[in-house]
Amino acid sequence: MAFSEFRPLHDNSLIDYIKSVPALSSKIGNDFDNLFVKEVGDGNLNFVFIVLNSAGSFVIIHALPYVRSIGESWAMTKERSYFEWLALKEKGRLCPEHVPEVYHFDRTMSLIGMRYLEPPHIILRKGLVAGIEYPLLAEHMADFMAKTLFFTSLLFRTTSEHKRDVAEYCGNVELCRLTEQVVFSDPYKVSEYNRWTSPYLDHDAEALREDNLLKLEVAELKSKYYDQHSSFIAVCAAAIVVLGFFLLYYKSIHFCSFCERAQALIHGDLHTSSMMVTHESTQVIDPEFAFYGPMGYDIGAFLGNLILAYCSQDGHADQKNDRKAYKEWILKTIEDTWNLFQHKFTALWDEHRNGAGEAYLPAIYNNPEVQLLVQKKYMTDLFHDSLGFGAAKMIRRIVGVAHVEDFESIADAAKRATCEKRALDLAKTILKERRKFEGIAEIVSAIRKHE
Ligand code: ADP
Ligand code: SR1
Ligand code: MG
Ligand code: MG
Repeated sequence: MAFSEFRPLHDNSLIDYIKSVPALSSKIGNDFDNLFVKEVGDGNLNFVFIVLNSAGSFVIIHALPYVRSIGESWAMTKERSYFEWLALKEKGRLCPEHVPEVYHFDRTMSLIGMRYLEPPHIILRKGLVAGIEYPLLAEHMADFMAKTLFFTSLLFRTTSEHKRDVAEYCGNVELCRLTEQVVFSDPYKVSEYNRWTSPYLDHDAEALREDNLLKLEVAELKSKYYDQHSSFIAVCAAAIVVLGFFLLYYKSIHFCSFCERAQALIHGDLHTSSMMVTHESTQVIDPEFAFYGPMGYDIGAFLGNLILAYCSQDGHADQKNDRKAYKEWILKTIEDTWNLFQHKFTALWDEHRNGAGEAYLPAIYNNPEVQLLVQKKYMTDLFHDSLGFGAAKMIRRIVGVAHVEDFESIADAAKRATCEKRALDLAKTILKERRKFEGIAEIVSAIRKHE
């Protein structure tokens, strides 16, 4: 059977498809007699099939031309599959320890075949709801973020390499537009897609739409996010001149420099359902929102979702487990993640300081004093970006279209709303006052104060 044109695959047609692809059929020993095929997709966008028998296994990620969680009324390019594959390959090359191997990609069919992350791997968010500690999580995520962000930035790469890849990922514009809408716009306006725990949070949702200071800060973050993928188009001289003046006269905005704005190849959706974990293993999946954007968007997504997990714990506490110790573990994981990331990222920078990276030329940044100054400013800006993006992503999960299991699984609406309100207030404080925080320990203190 030919698969020369796109069509949605279901269990039976998927088996015919697998038979036609040696890279997949060989993974199950070309044995189709006792094959287990099950659709297990629980995310917002794609259909995911587990395929396994006694000889082996794999997973199929299949993108249909709409947003799965909404339905066909919300069309979405199936080309997202191409960018997910591209990013899985690149991130897998840079950090093979934490990215599952890709076996097959078919652009026509919008389909990726990859390693099945077998049990006991579970989605991290589910582990956080269940109160399970992952002792290596901070170390692994710091490692993943440091490697994938550093090695795709201008700290390591030449301008030519960087621009070439920025151009490639500019094609992922529809997914970027989706993020712009659901993270940076909809929560701050009336939108048919918004929802919240009503009536408890009615006033809070309305307050977001009337908070001028918050809107100002969100606009700045959106600009940082948005301008990354339009920056390629903005390679025209006029934009450089305009931005140059803008930077000169508005120094309080911490853009690093024009070329740094498309800072690195980011995952683009690095929340706690985008990783599968065991006690020993952390595997990052689902990078279909990947593009050259602000590093803080990834770091913030992870930290912000850990803070959401923290805020939801009281809703999961019961007589057997008050979750107090677990909350301490989440706080420690937040603190360790940033500290380890900072350590690993700056170590990579120091190691490659005299390499091909064109951000800070050795001929100019040629003494320890200026190097330290530059690094300190870079990491401070990155920290504040991460806080801002993390907070914005917390807010969208409470009043926007896509909610999180951390809160959704709290059946009692009043209890859920109490947890959500705490998270919302905390996120607003972090977003507005992020530049005042000098280190991650101060964030942990702020989280504790919001109890
Ligand atoms: P979406 O893009 O819709 O969010 P995901 O790529 O996150 O889809 O996958 C949805 C679900 O499929 C995950 O939550 C996970 O349960 C399962 N899944 C995805 N990739 C794998 C994998 N490699 N191994 C095992 N399960 C997977
Ligand atoms: C319709 S919004 C869908 C959301 O799910 C993905 O995981 C992204 O976070 C996106 O914003
Ligand atoms: Mg997902
Ligand atoms: Mg996805």
